[in-house]
Amino acid sequence: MDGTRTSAQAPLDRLCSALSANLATAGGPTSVASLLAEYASAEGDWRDCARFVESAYTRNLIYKDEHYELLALCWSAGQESPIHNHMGQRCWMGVLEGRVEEVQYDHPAGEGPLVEKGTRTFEPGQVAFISDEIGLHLVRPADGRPAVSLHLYARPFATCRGYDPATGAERELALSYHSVRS
Ligand code: CSS
Ligand code: FE2
Repeated sequence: MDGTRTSAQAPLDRLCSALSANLATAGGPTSVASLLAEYASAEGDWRDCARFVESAYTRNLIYKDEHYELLALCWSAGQESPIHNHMGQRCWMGVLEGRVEEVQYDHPAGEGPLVEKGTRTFEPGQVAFISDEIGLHLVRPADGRPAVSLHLYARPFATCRGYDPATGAERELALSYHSVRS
């Protein structure tokens, strides 16, 4: 050794830097989905951010700036999100561990019961995308097993709308963090 110090960046920090560069410009050269897929299929340092609790799925903040926020969501078997929208923002979801199910819904004309559009299941390393133009959805772990997913919201939002499928009634949902990466 010659005495120089090399400080390798953690994979999660490298991902956040690449995402920041991508999302700070309108349409950077590298797609957000491929950055998330590359990370999700190769890296494991997200485990430091993963926390499960019995009462509900947890939202663990990894990084946030004015352009986007990145979270690790931990889903115990049997937990699920409410049916929700994404406040006009874009949402990417990469699977880190386990399999994750998404059920999509339409709310025709913005009133009355929701219409279920279908269910998709995502494997580790796969990335899903949703926006309000595509529909509403709920997310849950598949196979009666826990799962962890990486969520990117561009831009960040602190509340969203929750929907009752039978009536279409809406309510505001506050989105809090169970933990914040230091
Ligand atoms: N929007 C939900 C997860 S499904 S995309 C949340 O952030 O809690
Ligand atoms: Fe969502």
